[in-house]
Amino acid sequence: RMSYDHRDMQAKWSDRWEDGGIYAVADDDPRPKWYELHMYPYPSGDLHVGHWFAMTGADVHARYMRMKGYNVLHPMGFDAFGLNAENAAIKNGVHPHTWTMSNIENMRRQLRSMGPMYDWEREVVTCIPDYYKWNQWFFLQLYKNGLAYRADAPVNWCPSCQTVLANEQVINGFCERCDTAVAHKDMEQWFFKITDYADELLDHSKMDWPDRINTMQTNWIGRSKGVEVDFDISEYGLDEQAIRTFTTRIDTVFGVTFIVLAPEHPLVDKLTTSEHRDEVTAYVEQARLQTEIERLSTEKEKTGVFTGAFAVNKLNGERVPILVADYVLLSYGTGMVMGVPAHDERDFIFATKNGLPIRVVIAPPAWDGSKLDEAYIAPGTQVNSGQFDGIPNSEGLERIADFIEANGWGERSVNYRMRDWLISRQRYWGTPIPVVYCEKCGETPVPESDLPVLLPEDAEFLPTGDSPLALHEGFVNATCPDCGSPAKRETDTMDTFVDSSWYFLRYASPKFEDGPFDPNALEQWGAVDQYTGGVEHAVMHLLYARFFVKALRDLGYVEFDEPFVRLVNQGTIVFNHQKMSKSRGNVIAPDAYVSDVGADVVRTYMMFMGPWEAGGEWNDDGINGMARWTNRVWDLANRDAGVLDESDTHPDAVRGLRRLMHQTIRKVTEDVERFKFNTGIAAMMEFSNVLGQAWDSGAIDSSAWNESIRNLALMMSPVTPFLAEEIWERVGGPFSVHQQPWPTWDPDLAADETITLVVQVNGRLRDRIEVPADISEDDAKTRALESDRVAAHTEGKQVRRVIYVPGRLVNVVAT
Ligand code: ANZ
Ligand code: ZN
Repeated sequence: RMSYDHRDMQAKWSDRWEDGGIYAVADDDPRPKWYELHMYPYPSGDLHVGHWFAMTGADVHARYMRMKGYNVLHPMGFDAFGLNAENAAIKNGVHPHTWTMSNIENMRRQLRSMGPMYDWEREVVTCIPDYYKWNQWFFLQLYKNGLAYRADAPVNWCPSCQTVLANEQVINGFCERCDTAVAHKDMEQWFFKITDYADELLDHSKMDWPDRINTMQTNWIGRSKGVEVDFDISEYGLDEQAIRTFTTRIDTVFGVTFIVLAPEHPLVDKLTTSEHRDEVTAYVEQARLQTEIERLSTEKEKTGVFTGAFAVNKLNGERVPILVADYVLLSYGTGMVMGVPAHDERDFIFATKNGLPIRVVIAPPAWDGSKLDEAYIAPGTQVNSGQFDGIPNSEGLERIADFIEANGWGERSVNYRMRDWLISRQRYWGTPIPVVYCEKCGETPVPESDLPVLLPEDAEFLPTGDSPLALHEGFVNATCPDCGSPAKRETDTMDTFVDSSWYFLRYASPKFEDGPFDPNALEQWGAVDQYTGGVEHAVMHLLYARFFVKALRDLGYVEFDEPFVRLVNQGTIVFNHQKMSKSRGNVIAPDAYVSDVGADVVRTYMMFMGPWEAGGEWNDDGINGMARWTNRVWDLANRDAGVLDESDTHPDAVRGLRRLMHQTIRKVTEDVERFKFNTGIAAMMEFSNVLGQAWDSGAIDSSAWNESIRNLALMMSPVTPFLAEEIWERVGGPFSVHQQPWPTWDPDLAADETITLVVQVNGRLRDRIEVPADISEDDAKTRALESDRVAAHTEGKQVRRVIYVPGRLVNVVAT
């Protein structure tokens, strides 16, 4: 058996591909465009096996699209700003720039060894001024249009990373990066107004995305329709005449037995009576220390305290107590809630614990007036609801809302769970926010002509908690661009998700200097046709990028509505049934395998491991099995077809082989299109086995052999780019296999051969059935018995025997 030397092969073809420029992508290519993108990696230092797995799948699909006749843009770059670089700088004294660039260098080398079709001329690295200048430019465009603003805001603060975190970066109350408990703090922060696009972001109809991602985004945006309704507090003589609550269940308004304010609500202080002040103050203090997630947790005990004040329900004139409880959040709705314990689970627990009355206003079917054991949240009939008694609560929802609006006691409203995007980070290694604070003019944007605001290189990285920028005199002190007075520069940098919100637009013209992208190039490439990446980006990157594109569209810079037309998420690779992680010490470094068995085998192995969207489990036996297969193919491809018989000597055998070849092409095509690489590879394996058997039995002619080998090389080329190229060269194909059209199949030739079986009942012809030519005896009998006409003649009888005459007939004996 022949085996090949993958090192020679890889070296040879890497050079020839580069010399031949086969992966260079031209904007003005006449073929239709296809933009295939995989999420760019963070340059942490090493590509781990998850990267290899994900990027290989994207590369296979991109290569396939190219063979299908598209001008394919499949670029790669690096998401190069971020905290890790800075933490490494504090720890090891290496400048973040040095750390990042040397990591990129290593990862670029790893990526190249994998054999992907990236056009490196289009690489994007976000930490270079040529890139981040445009982050600043976008900031200014958003600012000018009211989509970027500064506000004092309670923020999630990680005491260990010493920075603000977006809500999305807080996982169950802990910092996503370092697992430290997140605290709360009020600070002046910059925001992007993503909430302006909340409704449009709910619309996923223009894209082909996995349902679960759409659902995650929908839940994250959290649109709720309800009513804001007032409860009267005029008896206290405050400026505020009413407490305004937001409810999605206005049908339950007659069941309100208390009102709850968020602990931070300004009215708490005004309403609390002196008798209750100490208790309320202590309660508010402890609530401030908790995170939103803790406060909303369903497991958490429902605590709260009475303020001593009351509010009047305008619908029934009842006076109900006003409490403070931490399960009500200041930032949602109006920060005040009407408590309806009979019909809300949280309120039920809260009322039971605090001895507050529970009044049923939506009667369950056949309710006998008895007490509830738990909140009743299903539909029912309005009771104890004055003039609305007796109607279904679905109708109550509308009629009570109408009544409230007619009386001027409130109005219908829509609430969103999503907040504006907080982009300020108190860190060095990011894009400086282009604003100065002038002694005279206040907040002043840096003019476009002064961009970029460069990150100073000579920063000091001390674990003080202050950003190195805030400590850098030369950076901080500026002059006002409007009036020339002394000014202080903004020292916050942008969230790195700003970089990734438009990087896909930069690949169209990565070296363009007069704007973030060349409008002509962008017109050619447009939106990403196929995007791939991890599901963990569902509510951050994928939502932010959509917002960016919509905002840019409205500002006249792009012409499409959505950045990513089709999205597929890869699965994860596990090792010994566990997710790989450095702390478990079970991280697979693919480099060693690439040097051992070659990139082709590693690629094939990963793509064969399981459905790409599900992932799989890494094991060494599997990889060796894959090496045996590629070597077997190599062995087949090296046989001298000249020793085989000439054409038309084995028509039946060749017809069968050709059928399998067309079926294999069909299967591989369909599977690659759906990212089901594993079953496509299995089909190629089977085809190569049958080909080997045909050789052994001598039942094949030379032209069928050559045709089979050529098609196998073409089909394998997206997965095994090096081996396929070498085989293609050996069989006399023109350079390069990667520039050949994808093989096509003929539906007639791919169709299973069928025969017609005659079906008899007790010797009389009753039916004819079409079955595969190679049907087994059992299957033939089963198919015959399934026939309706046979059933009609055996009804009421018992089938005694079924006789099969191969290829001819089935006789059913029934008495
Ligand atoms: C009375 C009521 C009765 C409610 C009932 C529900 C059931 P979604 O669907 O998430 O929008 N709520 C309103 N503002 C709140 C806040 N700031 N913090 C905590 N909870 C708040 O939830 C809306 C419901 O959540 C509102 O409807 C309100 O409780 C509560 F049988 O009002 B409901
Ligand atoms: Zn000024």
